[in-house]
Amino acid sequence: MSHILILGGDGYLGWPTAMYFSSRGYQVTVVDNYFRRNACTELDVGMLYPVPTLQERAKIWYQKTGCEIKVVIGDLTDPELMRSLFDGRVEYSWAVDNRFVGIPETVVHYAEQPSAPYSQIDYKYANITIQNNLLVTNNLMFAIKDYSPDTHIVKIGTMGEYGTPNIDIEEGWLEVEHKGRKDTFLFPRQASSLYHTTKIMDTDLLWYGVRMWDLRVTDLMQGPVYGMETHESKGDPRLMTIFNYDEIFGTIVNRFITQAVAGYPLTVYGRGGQTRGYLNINDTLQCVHMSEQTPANPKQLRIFNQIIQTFSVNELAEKTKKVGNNLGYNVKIDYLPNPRKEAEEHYYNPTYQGLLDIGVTPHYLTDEVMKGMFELVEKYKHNIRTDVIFKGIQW
Ligand code: USQ
Repeated sequence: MSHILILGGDGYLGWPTAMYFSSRGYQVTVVDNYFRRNACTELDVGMLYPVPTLQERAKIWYQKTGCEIKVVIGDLTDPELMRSLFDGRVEYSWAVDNRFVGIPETVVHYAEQPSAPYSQIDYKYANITIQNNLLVTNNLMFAIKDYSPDTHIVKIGTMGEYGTPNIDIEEGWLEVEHKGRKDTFLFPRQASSLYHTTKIMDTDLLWYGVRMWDLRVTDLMQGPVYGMETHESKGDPRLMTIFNYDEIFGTIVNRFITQAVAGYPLTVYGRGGQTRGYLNINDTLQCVHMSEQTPANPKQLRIFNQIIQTFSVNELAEKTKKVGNNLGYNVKIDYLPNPRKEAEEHYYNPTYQGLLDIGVTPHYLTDEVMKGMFELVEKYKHNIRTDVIFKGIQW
């Protein structure tokens, strides 16, 4: 049985990924320090529905499926915790069998502060973001180098590393011809938040590890994700992933649908021409799975652009309005002065063929898919707090 270690296993993507691999026969270990939950409590931004603790979710999963997901609660910025996951000193917070399962063949690295607005609140939150994201990545890199250089690291990067350049965005690399000579370099990167800047630094750290110590790394440059239900959580709300709709941790599609259900005008920032690549949460799982199935080679930093479709903010607002109005909601759109510093009209033409080539079958953001999300959010309408939707964190 292949062993997969998921860092950040309590998060929006981490828990669905854990169930996905567990249901396919993998031995799964998840690690989390409840950063996201604690930050939501500290900043007083409610989630759409309460979610059981990670230990409780693993227990529910075991009762339903007979499959064990081992849980470690701890802070991965502590190098000793990270190293214990590879040398067997690990202590599980919940497991059916407390014995060490051995070194993982694959590590999925989600253990990061994932919000651009959070990183921009002030210097303190910027520090937390930089410290957390870089130390976890560095601790992982050294643990792999010291104990298990053959383990494949699948790291979630972000399309935001590239920014919005006025040229086509390639999948990670660019061949440059300069004064008659050619070489290939990481595609130029220019982030527009401190969070996105830490993701650039993560890539640089791992690229260093690949060059120096022959590590094998896949970097998934992901766009904003939407959705709440995956195949494994269907029919049991206790297994649904955490769902944020607030300004800090909510991503735009999830936010717009929640705003529409609550009768809150959709918050288009600026002129709404900002274009990004989006993907369904089910496709994140597929992309990680396909990457695991066809690992990067030793000495390879393999980069995929992990998006399925591009939309401008205006297109998303119009789509939400159309689907919402058809369902009987009265959806209004508001244009707010943009609290972020970003181009509101720009060229955007990313390549995203690599994941399709290794077998990902895309899910598109159809009206039907949006309707399904409206129906789920409607069930929790009574929990929606309109005071957390927009506070206007300025860049
Ligand atoms: N936006 C609005 N109104 C809103 C919220 C967002 O107009 O109420 C706009 C933003 O200005 C931005 C776009 O929608 O232009 C996307 O914003 P977002 O909050 O959905 O996503 P972002 O801050 O870019 O970050 C999210 C995830 C992050 C991931 C990133 C991928 O939180 O972890 O790295 O998407 S990407 O955007 O491709 O860099």
